[in-house]
Amino acid sequence: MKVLVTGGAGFIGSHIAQRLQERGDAVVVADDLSSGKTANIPEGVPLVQGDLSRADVAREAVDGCDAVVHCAARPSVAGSIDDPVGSNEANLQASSRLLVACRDAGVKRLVYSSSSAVYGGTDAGSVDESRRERPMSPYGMNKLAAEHLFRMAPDLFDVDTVCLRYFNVYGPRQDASSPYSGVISLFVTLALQGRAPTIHGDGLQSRDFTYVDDVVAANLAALDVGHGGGRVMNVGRGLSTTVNELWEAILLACGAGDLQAQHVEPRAGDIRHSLADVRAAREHLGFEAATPLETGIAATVAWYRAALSHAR
Ligand code: UD2
Repeated sequence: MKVLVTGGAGFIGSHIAQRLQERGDAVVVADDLSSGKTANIPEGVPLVQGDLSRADVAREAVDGCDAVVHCAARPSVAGSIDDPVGSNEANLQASSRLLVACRDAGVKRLVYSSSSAVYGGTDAGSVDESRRERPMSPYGMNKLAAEHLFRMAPDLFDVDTVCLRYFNVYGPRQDASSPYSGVISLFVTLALQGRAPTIHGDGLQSRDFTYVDDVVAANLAALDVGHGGGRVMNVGRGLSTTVNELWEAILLACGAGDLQAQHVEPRAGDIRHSLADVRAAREHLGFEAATPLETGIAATVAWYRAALSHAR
C-alpha cells in the first residue's frame, strides 16, 4: 500500500509513519511544519510541506495513495479557546479539503485522528461512543464536525473511513515546549530538571493516559479492517489516573525525590474526568491497549532524558 500520513512530522503521525515503513508500506508525509519537525520523519520518507487547507497541497499529498492516516491538527484545547478561528482552519477546513482530494484521487480508506474532547465534560465513569457529544472547546467542536464529515464519506464520497477518538496520548517525541503541551511531556521534563510543576486545580481531575505505541497499533488495525463504514471508536486503556497520581508516578520514575507541585486555578475549558469505554475497538478492530502506565512512563522518561542530555 502507499499511505499518506498527514501530520507525519509530528508526535503521533511520525510514530505511525515509522511503523508503516517498517512493515513495508510506501509512506509519504504531509506536514506544514508549524509544530512538527523534519527530524521526526523516518529516513527515506518524502515530505509534502504545506497547509492542507490549500487545494493544491491536499491534491499533491494524496497523489497515488491507497490510504490516508489523517493526524494533522492543532491539538490543543486551551489553544483553541485563544484562537478558535485558527483551530477551525487547521482542524476542520483542512479535513474537508483533504477529503475532497481523497474523493478526486480515488483514495480507498482514511483513518481519522479524533479526540475524546468531542465528549466534553463527563462524570467519573467511562464513556462509550453512544454518549451524546457535548464538546466544551472549539477544538472538541472542530474534531466532532470533522468526524461527522468522515462518517458520511463512505456514502457521499466513496471513501471508506474510520474515526478514532484518542484519550490523552503520551510518549517519546511529544513536544514539551509549549504551555499547551501534554501534561506528561511537561511533568517529565520538569522532574528531570529538578523543577516542580504547576497543577491546575486540586489535581483530582483524571485522564485515561494512552501510550503512543498503542495508538499506532489502533491506526494500523483501522487501516487493515475489511470495512470501516465511518465507524467511530474510542482508543484508550480504560483506566483512570488523577493528575496528582500522575505526578507521583513521574517523580518515582525520574528518581527526582520530593518536589512539591504548586496548585493554581483550574484551567478554562478543562474537563474533570475522561475515561474510555474500550469495548468497540476491541470488538471491531481486535484492538487492546497493551502498555501499562508505568512501562510507558519509563520509556518516555528515557527518551526525554536522552533528548535533554543532547540539548546540553
Ligand atoms: C487532551 C489532549 C487534547 C484533547 C483532550 C481531550 C493533549 C496534549 N491534549 O487535552 O488534544 O484530545 O485531551 O479531552 O494530549 N495539567 C496540569 N498542569 C500542567 C498541564 C496540565 O495540571 O502543567 C492538567 C490539565 O489541567 C488537565 C490534565 O493535566 O486537567 C491534562 O492536560 P493536557 O493538556 O495534557 O490534556 P487535556 O486533557 O487538556
